[in-house]
Amino acid sequence: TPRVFSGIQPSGGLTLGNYLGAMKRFVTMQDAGTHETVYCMVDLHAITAKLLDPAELRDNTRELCAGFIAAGIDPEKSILFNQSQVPEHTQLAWIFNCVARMGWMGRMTQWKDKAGKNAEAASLGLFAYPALMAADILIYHATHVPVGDDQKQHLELTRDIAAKFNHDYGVAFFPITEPVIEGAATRVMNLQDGTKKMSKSDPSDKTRINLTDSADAIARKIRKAKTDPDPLPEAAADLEGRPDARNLVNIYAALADTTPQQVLDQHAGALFGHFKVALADIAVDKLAPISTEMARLKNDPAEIDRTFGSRGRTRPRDRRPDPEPD
Ligand code: AQP
Repeated sequence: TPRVFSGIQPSGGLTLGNYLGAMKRFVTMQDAGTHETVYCMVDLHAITAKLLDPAELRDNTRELCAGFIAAGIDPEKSILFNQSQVPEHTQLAWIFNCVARMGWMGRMTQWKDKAGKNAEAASLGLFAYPALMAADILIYHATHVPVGDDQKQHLELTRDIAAKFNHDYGVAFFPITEPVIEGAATRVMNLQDGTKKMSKSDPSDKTRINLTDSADAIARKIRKAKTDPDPLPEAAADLEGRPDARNLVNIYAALADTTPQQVLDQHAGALFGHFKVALADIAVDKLAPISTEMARLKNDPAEIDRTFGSRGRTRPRDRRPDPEPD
């Protein structure tokens, strides 16, 4: 069976970008039943930028777990677990540290963005992050990895690592994994600047919708989102050069499970003042059940622990997928 693997960091908070670019698509792949689906809370990745207090990391992991459950990940259909619970991830990552080349890692745009000008002070873990990510995926011989567009380069590196390992050892051991980057919202943009990615670490809360936002907050952020004065065009191609406008249309399309063109077929000619009301309606409609369920689980962390094991450990080791090759 083809096997899907993907992960999300418990770095605190989940955005509409994480939901549309990742979680919602994880649920679709789970429910399609065509793949084995393995999803991971990658806690070891969450300490690469800054070491988190263990209690904070545990809380973040519970919150992320609640997000997965609220979004529709079903522990009967998918495997959901904590990365640090399965030591083989870091064991294989070490081998991949020896396979990957410094030059490959240094070209990663996420490394350049996150380390910034002060690479000397960044952690070695931040630099090696993509090799651990490759290990997360390849330890399960995953064939497909649904991710947002920002992870495309890391997936290419995963393929390069698998290919070099296979070549150097003369065996077709690891699969050459396919990234699955599709749909209208593979890159949800910042609500105040449509040229930047919506991100949980942006200092301004107005730039993103959090999965825990109230209906009022969602509506307000959409109302205040940056747009331009022109009406919605007839053709999706005419959104080119209008990043803020395009972002809102893409978000609508992803929430409504349709295409940007179909959204425009309905709303061409409308001014953004009107379109934002419709967008807020659908956003609240789709996100309210998720935030309600997350809030309920937050008040009952014991339920998360009962479902997925204790201390934010979410899957007993005996139920993890077999990391041995088929
Ligand atoms: N804006 C986005 N649009 C579409 N997909 C997105 N993803 C993240 N942001 C967007 C996808 O969510 C998955 C998990 O991401 P992550 O938790 O590993 O962290 P990230 O990509 O670093 O997310 P953030 O919000 O941008 O965190 P910070 O601010 O810490 O950098 C991935 O599949 C990702 O593509």
